[in-house]
Amino acid sequence: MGRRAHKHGTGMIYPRPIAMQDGSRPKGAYPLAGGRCWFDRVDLLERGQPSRIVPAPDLPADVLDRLTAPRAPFAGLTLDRPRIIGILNVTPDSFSDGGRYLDPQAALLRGQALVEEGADVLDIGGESTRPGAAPVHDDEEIARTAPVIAALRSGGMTTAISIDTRKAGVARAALAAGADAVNDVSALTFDAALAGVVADARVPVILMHAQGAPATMQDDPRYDDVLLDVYDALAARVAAAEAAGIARNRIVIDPGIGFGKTGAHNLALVRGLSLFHGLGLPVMLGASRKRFIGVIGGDADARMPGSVAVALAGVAQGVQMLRVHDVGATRAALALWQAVWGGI
Ligand code: HH2
Repeated sequence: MGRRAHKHGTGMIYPRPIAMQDGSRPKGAYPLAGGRCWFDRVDLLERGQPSRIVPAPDLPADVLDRLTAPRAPFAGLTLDRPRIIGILNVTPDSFSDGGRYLDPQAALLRGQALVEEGADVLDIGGESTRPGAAPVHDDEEIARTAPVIAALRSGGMTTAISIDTRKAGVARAALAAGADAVNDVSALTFDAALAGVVADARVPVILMHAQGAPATMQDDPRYDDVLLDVYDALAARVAAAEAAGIARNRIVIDPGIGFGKTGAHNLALVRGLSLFHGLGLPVMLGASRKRFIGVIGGDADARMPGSVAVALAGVAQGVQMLRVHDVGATRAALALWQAVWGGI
């Protein structure tokens, strides 16, 4: 029995739990990742084959264990309900908020505002990874992020902070300034030293899937089967992180919406998100204000409502972490979701 899925016939089978939140829950239904969603059926996916739905109890015990077990807390936060990760880009060129918080004082105020709006975690970044963004030297990235983290901490903020970086030096400086976790869009492939920094500091790490380097990743990205390819790639990065000494219970996975993906790829990943629970780890979704939301939503400039809709599609599939720009709107949407469905 593989860790990633299980075998059936000739091909690898990938079990995707069909996530439900309906109040009428059959006896014997399983909790999804220890959260409020449940499942009693599973869609078995196989490359090149039609999928087939089977009752959940048909799955091997180890597969069921990974799908149902509660996830380890993230920087002290329980993950039995969706958590909001507020984005703070201290950059001149991020695709959505670039230039607005480059000034340290503006960044500090924005960080405090995001927490007041209900962010459970602040994700602070000093390098844009949008297609075509200019590379940033380590010293510059540190100068943008570490002082803001230090200022938030000296102002008394206790909210968890992740540093959004691909670089060991930037992560080290951020952790020294008071950050609690590392968020790497390259899943520890960009800087060979970053895994060691994370392992030594014993902090959580978010491993995000990307295909290709930021500069060229949107030039005709292709997959055999985007959902299964991203799943396999994340499984491999999780194994590499463990081999580098990072404890499995400190790893979060993220399919990397928009990173080497077309709009159709993004939709396939959002639609199939619950598959990723099969790795037995918390799942982060970062779709906020990304291009496909403007395209499908019909207004390239007003992407908040569409972002909230996609965040809720993630919540409906048991995603534990939502990386968003619009914290207040997402918080309000979650409150309504909870009022309707209860518990979540
Ligand atoms: N998306 C962006 C940056 N970091 N990290 C994770 N884990 N998941 C994501 O989806 C993700 C991420 C891109 O968004 P943003 O930070 O708004 O833009 P930019 O890279 O231009 O700063």
